[in-house]
Amino acid sequence: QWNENMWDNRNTMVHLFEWKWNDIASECERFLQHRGYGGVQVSPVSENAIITSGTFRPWWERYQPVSYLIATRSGNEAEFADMVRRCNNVGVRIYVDMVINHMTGNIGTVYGTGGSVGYSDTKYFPAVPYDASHFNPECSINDYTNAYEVRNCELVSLRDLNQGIEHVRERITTFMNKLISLGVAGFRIDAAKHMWPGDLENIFGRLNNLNTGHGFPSGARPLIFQEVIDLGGEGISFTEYLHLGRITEFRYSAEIGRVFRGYDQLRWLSNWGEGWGFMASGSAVVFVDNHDNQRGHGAGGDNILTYKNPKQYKMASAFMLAHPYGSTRVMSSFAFTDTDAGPPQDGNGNIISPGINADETCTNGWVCEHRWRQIYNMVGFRNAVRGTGLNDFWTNGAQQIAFCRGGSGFIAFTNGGTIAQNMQTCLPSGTYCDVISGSLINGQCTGKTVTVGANGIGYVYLADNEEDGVLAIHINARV
Ligand code: AAO
Repeated sequence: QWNENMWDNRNTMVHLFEWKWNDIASECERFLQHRGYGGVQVSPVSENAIITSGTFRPWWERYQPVSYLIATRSGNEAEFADMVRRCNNVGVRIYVDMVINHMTGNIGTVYGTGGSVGYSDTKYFPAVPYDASHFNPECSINDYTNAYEVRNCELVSLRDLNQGIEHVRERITTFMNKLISLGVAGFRIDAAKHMWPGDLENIFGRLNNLNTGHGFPSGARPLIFQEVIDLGGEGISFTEYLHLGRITEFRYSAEIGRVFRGYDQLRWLSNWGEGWGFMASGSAVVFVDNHDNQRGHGAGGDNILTYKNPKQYKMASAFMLAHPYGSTRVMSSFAFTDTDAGPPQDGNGNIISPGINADETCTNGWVCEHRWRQIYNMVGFRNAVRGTGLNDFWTNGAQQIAFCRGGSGFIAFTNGGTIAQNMQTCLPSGTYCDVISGSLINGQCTGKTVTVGANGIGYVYLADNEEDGVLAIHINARV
């Protein structure tokens, strides 16, 4: 439940937020496999309430299930199954966002994306089926220091399932086992903090091993990563969920934003990880931003970095991907100003596919951070340095740092001032392509190069005003 179940030479997932299954299948084949991505977190697959807010359908309707049919704006069951198979065939794993804490909000009669009807006022969802007896009594969550309230009351009025009831456990595990049989590699557990650890333990214990027909070794357990927001000071601690799987480390997201926005000095990153009070590396799923906190939902506040601050965002992403701590997740967004606005959609609310430009970036309102050169090349860096630790940490004592990953990779950052000096890169002698300012294409580097001598020393130049405040070289990008 801690293993990502990725191919051995890959280790980063990308959240393709609100993408359609057919588009994800194509993306696995045409892009993700070639750039070394190991997996995709997909938006919830279960049928959700169709919600119209003004002129559009918000992204968050996906977090209001009506049934466990695989039928959403992203596609139907056949399309989902086809995506999983095609992605697995090219070594890209699929992780499903599971909304099992609740059904819809208290919004009257609801019509689902798969044609089902639900009656949220009486808590009757015939397509599962659930009736009022399967839910906790009505009360709202106001006090996050009260663990009982957080777990037994309604999160923003969402009808709160009682996972202590056998029928509820059976419905949820049957659905999750169906997804396992279709070849998924694991699950994000939405709102895990709002469920009792003992109930989750029962549910996870009933999950089947992964499907060997999709290339998983026999006995492999699904990756479980639980959305538990714990910035301290509340009634529920992440430690209550450690024995159940990995956990989203929200302090990581909040702190990395604070540092790269310049509110702290890079030199303090020398003991990043557990040294900053984060959970053990093997328990953590880490990210610069997620689909909530990039738009002010969830936790993290104003310090969260997003695609809207591209230079600092790319620096923070490069640091995350270069640093050994945690299991890394890259966010891939659609552009927004209204924080409720859903993905690019036509007048009927159908999602519009991303188009792909000649330079590999996206069109049609999709940001596709995972296709930014600086980010996908750092996914390659992380793959190249796998199995190494962090060594030879250097700092100028302020806003400049550099470090090595064993003898396989070297990276330097400046958040103030120019770096122009010889540095220990720990790499074998040779000329290396800086995978931030360019790429190695057919043996040619399109960006800066660094020449490393026999003693591992290379001259590093990184100007204060460069497009990106990072320089990164690794063993697989030798010119
Ligand atoms: C929508 C409407 C609502 C309506 C509802 C039902 O917006 O007005 O009542 O429908 O009709 C998403 C959207 C919601 C949306 C929902 C359903 O974000 O706006 O509601 O779909 O469509 C809490 C939960 C956490 C949750 C997060 C958003 O603990 O699990 O809120 N995230 C997940 C998903 C998310 C989804 C849901 C859950 C529901 O990722 O997309 O909601 O399926 C504290 C607590 C946190 C808590 C936050 C926010 O955080 O610790 O646990 O997150 O408050 O309430 C500082 C503190 C930090 C604190 C934060 C905010 O940073 O340090 O601890 O401030 O106060």
